[in-house]
Amino acid sequence: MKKYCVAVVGAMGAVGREMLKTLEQRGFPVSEIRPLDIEANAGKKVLYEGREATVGVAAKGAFVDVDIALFSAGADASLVLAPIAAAEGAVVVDNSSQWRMDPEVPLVVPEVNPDALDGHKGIIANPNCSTIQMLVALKPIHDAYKIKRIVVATYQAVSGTGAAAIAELAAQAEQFAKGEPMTAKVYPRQILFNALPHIDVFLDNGYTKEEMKMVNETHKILDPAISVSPTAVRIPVFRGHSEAINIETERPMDLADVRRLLAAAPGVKVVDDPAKLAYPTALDADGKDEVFVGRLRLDPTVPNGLNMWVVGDNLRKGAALNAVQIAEVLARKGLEPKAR
Ligand code: 12T
Repeated sequence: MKKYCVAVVGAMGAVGREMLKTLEQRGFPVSEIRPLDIEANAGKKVLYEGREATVGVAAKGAFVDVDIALFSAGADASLVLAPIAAAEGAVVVDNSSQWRMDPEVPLVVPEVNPDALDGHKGIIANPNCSTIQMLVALKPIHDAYKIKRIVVATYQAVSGTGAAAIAELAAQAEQFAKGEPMTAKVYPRQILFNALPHIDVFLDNGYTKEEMKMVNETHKILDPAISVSPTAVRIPVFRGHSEAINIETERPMDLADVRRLLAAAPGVKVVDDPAKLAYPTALDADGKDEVFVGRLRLDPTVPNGLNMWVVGDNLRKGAALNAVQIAEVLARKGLEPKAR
């Protein structure tokens, strides 16, 4: 089997670490692993397949001989470094928001639109965490019943922001336990015991950038004809995004059929037995690969409506796993590095 030289950019971050773990757990055929990060983290060690790998600096020259570069270093770093990596011959799978809406860049969820990878030009974008789990759950319903409108509220974990936000929630919990005043730096308000209707920055239209990612990315990945009405909320959970989703479809839905479609869909697990208190929660999804769906019920207040609750591990399917699955599809299709 062909093996690949794989770089992980942002290797010391919350998603970068999960990328290394996911590559290893899934047995991706790696000949050389190249953890890269900012200068301040250079020389640190990460463990990969039982061996220490030294963190290098993500910069010009670092991508020579790299086949696949998994990026999770933020939009600013990606703007500069992804074209450099592609020019040096790597195929970039970028987890930031930087390239997602570029018409030249495929935006891919392997269960939803794998063929969008064909003809890529060296940079491929990994969608937003909230969009990925929503579309994995909605794709089988859209195929059968044609979704016209989505109203979604998210309940998002702090790990989406990164390692500093995880530390901030933990610190506030300790400060509470000790009766000390709480400090907030990463978020504009206390996140412990709170819910903030604010993820990423506010835009001129009154929506946040996170909300507009769900609109625009759904159009690019699934169908531009679907109306998407989002509210994105941060809650004091470490890991796992939850979503309350209401959809309206063209054709009338049969609830038993919807359950069958979801049960058969790749990457989906239905957990929905209210009599046994069976419904998915963020803690259940922690560390899991599947997107979990529960609380399925028809919405009688509109002609063809359905309500559902969708939970996924934002660091896993929402980020690292989706990126590694894209690399797996590329490897299956026969990876074509462009610039060599
Ligand atoms: N600011 O992938 O803070 O564009 O949770 C994902 C998550 C951006 C993204 C977050 C963010 C993204 C967050």
